[in-house]
Amino acid sequence: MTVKIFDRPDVQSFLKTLSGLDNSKGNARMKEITHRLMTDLFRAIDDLNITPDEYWTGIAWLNDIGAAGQAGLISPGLGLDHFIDERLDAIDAALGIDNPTPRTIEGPLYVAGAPESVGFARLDDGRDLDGQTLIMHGVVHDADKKPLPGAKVEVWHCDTRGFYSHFDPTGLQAPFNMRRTIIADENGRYKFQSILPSGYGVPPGSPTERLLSALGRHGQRPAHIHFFVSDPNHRKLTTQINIEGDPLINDDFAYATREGLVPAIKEHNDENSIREHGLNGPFAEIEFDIYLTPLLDGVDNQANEQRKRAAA
Ligand code: MBD
Ligand code: FE
Repeated sequence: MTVKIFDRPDVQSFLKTLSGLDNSKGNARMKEITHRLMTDLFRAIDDLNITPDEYWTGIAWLNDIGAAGQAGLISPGLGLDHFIDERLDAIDAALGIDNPTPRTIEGPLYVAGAPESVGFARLDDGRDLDGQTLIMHGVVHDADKKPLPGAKVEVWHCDTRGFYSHFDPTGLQAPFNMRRTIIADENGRYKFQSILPSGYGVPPGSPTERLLSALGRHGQRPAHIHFFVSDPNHRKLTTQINIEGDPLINDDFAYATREGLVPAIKEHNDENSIREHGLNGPFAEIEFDIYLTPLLDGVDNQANEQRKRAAA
């Protein structure tokens, strides 16, 4: 039995009431957004004949997502984080702003407060013995494409099991393992030693994985390294690089891969390079320069206040 009640005047008036549009209290923007989302949801229930069983399955799933703390995980999985990036790109294009270093999504696993150093940091504690040594470095540039001493490079990545410190279900990593803040040196250079991370997979059996499976999708990401790059006179850049050669580079459940964010990896086996970097074995090298963009009328028009509050 199919019925359509969405267009009924009492349903339209009910949508206004439940969104608070017929009262003068509350927050106008919240009302506007709630009214639109509830309108779209009512319409979908009507058009798709969503059954009570399907509806309550969805509600139970939302409770599971919340209880697991995975709203920030299914969000990139459903492409919302990437869609928001595409919108920021389109806004920049309309304003004539070029982003020489593309932005890409933050993901849910940043932790504020990592140890800070100037020029160089070692990110890993040396206990992940499966990891291939990585040396990554580059120059941070200002809006005029000149080196930017003092720029802040926050970097974080997971270990060879795909686990991030602070979110490691095995509890084996110390706080801030593979998380550091590096202040670019007097030549705008940053450099770090770490290990090449593995890809990430959403927790097995989690509500995030259950939805992805129902969509015929997986919850895997290619190996990647996250960055925030900031400076008081520039817009904060949120980005990631992928580890070249990972088979999932174009099959990321979080849709974060972008052209310009897959730098070449150089393998070094020769004694001279090994000694030059103070290492004791072969290592991989990634060189990746970063370009920041100017403030707009003195402000970062993309500042994400909610994520700043959440991290504080
Ligand atoms: C990650 O490590 C990540 O970067 C994203 C976007 C989602 C889940 C895990
Ligand atoms: Fe990640």
